[in-house]
Amino acid sequence: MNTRRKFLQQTLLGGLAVGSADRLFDTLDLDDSKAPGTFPVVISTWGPNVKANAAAWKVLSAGGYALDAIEAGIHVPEADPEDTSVGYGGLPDRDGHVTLDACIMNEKGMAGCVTFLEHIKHPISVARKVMENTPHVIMSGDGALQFALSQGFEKEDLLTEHARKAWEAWKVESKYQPVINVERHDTIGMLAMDTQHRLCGGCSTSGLAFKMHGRVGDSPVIGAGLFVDNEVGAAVCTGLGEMVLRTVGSFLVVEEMRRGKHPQKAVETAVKRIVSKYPEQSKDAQVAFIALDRKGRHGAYSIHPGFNYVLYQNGENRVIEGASFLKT
Ligand code: SD4
Repeated sequence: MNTRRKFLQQTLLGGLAVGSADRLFDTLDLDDSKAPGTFPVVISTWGPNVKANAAAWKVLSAGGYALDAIEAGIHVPEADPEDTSVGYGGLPDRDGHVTLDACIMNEKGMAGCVTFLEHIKHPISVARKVMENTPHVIMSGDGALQFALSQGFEKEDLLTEHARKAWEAWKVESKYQPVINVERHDTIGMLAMDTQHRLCGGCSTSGLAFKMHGRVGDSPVIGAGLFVDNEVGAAVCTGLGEMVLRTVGSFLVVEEMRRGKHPQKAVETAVKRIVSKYPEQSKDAQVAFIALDRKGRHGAYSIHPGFNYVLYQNGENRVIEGASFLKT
């Protein structure tokens, strides 16, 4: 055994002995040669979420809580009628209902989720209330709506004229086919770490356009669409949820980081897992992960080219083209 590896193993055992997860992670990460990141930091799926990132940064740069930053950031696409994949303006299911999925997870490992929620513009905030004001993790459908109303949320019609027309047009053929990155704005997944080193994440979506009524994707499912472990890192994803649900993708990314991988290597492992399990489906469907570790380093990777993400770090909000498994 070479001296370096021996040293790593000894320090790893030392880390375990004192029971410090921080130290355990630092020790495992010694192999990494890339420069450490900085924080606060916020990262989101898809370029158009540059505005969401800016809203989150406002909270973070003022010394605020990462969870507040996540909520403020995700509110931006949720309220935007032009964003047809999130909140108000989201494309409906095949029966014309806008049904929303969202989840949120904090630095203490607490989580709240809503699935199949109708009529509430900001599902991310309802998810936060589930986490903070109930003993539960997931609330769904009409129960989630009743809960939201009891918490003071307003019931609204979320189907915009644009979305209704798109649904009418879809009904002519009534055929669902995943289309890869055509619009380049989609589900928002956001991860943030604040000045106090608290790592939080959230995800919000109207899911697949024209999905079956009642279909729930990966986005509100902890471990699939989002996972946060403050001692290690966090991951969130976008794309065809069924492939992520079957592979528990975001949890896999975080576990890879726990084993010492850089976030970039960790997201690559999750994408490769999906491609190797579902080679046929992967030809026509996109999945993309972003990850952030507790050092503020990030990674992003997708099956197909065309995925981009937004990173706000060191005072700069940048849209970055992600690398992909397939090159064309
Ligand atoms: C879903 N993962 O409902 C979501 C959709 C999505 O980019 O992320 N689209 O399957």
